[in-house]
Amino acid sequence: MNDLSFSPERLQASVLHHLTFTLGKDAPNASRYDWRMALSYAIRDRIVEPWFASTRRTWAEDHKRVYYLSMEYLIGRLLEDATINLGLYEAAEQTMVGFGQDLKSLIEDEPDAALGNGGLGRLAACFMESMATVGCPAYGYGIRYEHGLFRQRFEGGRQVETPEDWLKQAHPWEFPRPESAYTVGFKGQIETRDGKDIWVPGETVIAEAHDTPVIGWGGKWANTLRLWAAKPTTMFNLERFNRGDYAAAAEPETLARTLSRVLYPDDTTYQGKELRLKQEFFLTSAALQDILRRYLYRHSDLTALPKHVAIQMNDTHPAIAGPELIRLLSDDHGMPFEDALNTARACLGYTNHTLLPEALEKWATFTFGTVLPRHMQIVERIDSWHRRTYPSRPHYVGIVKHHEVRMGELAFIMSHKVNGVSALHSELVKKNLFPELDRLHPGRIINETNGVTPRRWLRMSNPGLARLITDTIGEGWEDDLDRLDGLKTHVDDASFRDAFAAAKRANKVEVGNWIGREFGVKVSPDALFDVQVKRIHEYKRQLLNILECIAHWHAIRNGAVSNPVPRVRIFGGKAAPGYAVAKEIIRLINDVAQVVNNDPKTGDLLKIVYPPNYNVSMAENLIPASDLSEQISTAGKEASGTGNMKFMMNGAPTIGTLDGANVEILQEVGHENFFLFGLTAEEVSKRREDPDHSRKAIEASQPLQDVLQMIAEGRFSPDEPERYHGLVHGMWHSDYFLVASDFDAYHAAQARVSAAYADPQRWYHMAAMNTARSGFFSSDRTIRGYMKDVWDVTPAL
Ligand code: 26V
Repeated sequence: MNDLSFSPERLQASVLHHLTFTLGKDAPNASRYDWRMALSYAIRDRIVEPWFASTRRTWAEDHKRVYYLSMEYLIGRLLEDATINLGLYEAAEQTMVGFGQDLKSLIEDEPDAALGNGGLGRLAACFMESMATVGCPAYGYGIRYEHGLFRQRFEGGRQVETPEDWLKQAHPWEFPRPESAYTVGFKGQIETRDGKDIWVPGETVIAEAHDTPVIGWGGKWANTLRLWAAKPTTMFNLERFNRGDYAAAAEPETLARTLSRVLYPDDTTYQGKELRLKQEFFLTSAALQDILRRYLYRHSDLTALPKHVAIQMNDTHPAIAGPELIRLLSDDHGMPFEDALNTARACLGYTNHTLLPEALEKWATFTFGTVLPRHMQIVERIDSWHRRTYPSRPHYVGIVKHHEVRMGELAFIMSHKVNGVSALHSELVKKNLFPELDRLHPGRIINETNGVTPRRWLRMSNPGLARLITDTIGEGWEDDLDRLDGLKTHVDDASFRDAFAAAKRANKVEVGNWIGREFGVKVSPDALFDVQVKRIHEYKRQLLNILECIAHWHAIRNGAVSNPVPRVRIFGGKAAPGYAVAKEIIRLINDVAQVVNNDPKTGDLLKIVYPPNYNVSMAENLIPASDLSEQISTAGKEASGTGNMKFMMNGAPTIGTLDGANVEILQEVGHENFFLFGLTAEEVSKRREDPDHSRKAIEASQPLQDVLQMIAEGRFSPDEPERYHGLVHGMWHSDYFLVASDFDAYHAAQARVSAAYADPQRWYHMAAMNTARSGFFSSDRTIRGYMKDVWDVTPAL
């Protein structure tokens, strides 16, 4: 067990040791980077012990293991997180002061590991931390992308992408495992030997493991995040090199490394790119080979695999796991096809994260069959087995249709459990996405509402509020978040509310100073901080937000708002590089900010800020400083949302629609602590049946008409008045995401927000109630749900 009484003296010695012998620096010449690395190695040393202990215990008990397969892990920084989970924060602070170093600046020196796009990747990171906290023996498998999600800059208000380079400096948290390497094949052909079909790949690469230990709260358990890096199978060609043909000599190397070079940055439109399919198979095949190797080390009966192994597919991206596991079991280990299918299915679970048709993976059979010829055969056998076994299956249902392999259907049929990520979403998965499969397999679709780790998203990112919570309800809430409910009795106490407000204000002062310093916009910490941070997407409706900003601005200017409440409207988020409409919305926000922020008539009453390059670390700063959480997606489109939960925990009431997990947030806090507006998912579907819905909605709303008129006249783009004509035209004539239909309701809800904020007693009552009622949204609760309902595994602690 970990020795949490680890003294500052010992930590000091350890830091100095690493500075000297790992980094080869002496203290007087050490840079901030050197100190950060030395401290990170010293902290990492403390993780290794519980990590070994956890591994030994899992082996000793032959405990069932969970394998989480995900193309994305949006991790962020690790130093502070690990230090806090180990209970070493104060010791680290003292130690570094002794070296003349400020712990906070060292923490901020670490680059974010941004191996993910957004919600799905951040969820995987929260799950890894929660599995370690609840003591669930687990491995996360992913790809060690050399370049994570691109960096975002604004040029003239427009998004410009530059490559991200997190591995430029050494990454202190990982252990390269060159001995854990597997060959992954692509292409080639099928040969028949002794009446058996055998795949002979035409290309191969090596997947090499890099392990990062993930430590849970209290340092009691640690799991492994195993990321695969691609390496060439054939070393570079010496003969060519000697002939002077250097580029050709390095060709095998270049080809292989391309596989783990870069994260696909488009999480909105599926594109059918061969490299993406190869990445998916690369991750999945390496993981499954690793899983089987570990299993066969102890066991020999592969039909008992499901007793010892649970494999979770994070969306369809690793859905090739079904056919690949069948191939490994039958082609390589001689199991009959149907037994292999049933064994695989008993191991596999599939989590769906989106209903958006354009984000559902479908591969052209030509691409699929070229890259994975043997898997194409296996997919067809799975499909015909399913058709035979369920003769009432309608003809239009199936895995292979219209020369495409549908990965959703494949994942569904190859899993024993399929889950959505919020109550509403799971119902829509049944009703709209897989209605026929749900009928054929009743009970297979279940719900596991998302959660977030309160260690990172409350304890670490909001130390002021965390302290107040501990002072109020005592210790132990970090891994037992339902205890926050104990705050409820204090919410009526004015002195508690004052303390709550003071904690919030301190965070706002910090963020306000940062905004002034970095972006030259002066904001008051007493203004209402109204925040929408997430990927930019039409369905998330940042457009609705900025249109309402304009309406609000217009109303203040015209004296139509009595006693306006000063507001800072903060946006953050990246658009997929190829998503033109999302990029236009970014530009509009920046253009509007330019005009509004320089309007002496409105002055401090309204500021619009859009800091570039929103990432996990920025979220950790912004969310604790937020007063209002914007969750305004078109109902039925946001599968869950997880940012919404982080805001709630940090005492920011939601203005939102009945979408995703907002529904459950509302249920927990009650209407009096939530600003609800907008059409329901059902009303949305109905409204769309009227082809004239947008025109009618605009004609019924004078404020919206005024806003669209101002944009069309070039009020926010005086140098190019017609810049947003396309966007305005789209609003009038298509408006698929019903911005116009929800505009008035949103505008009115914002007025209710202002009224509530104008009464601080009332406001902080609401804010504190949000924190008090957020216990349900701990990812520990989510993980326990998966353990019981999907993985059939118990904690090893
Ligand atoms: C799709 C694709 C399409 C192929 C290319 C790359 C790529 C990458 C990601 C995705 C799916 C993104 C789905 C996603 O992130 N869903 C979000 O999942 C969150 C966690 O469950 C949830 O809170 C959000 O509501 C949901 O949008």
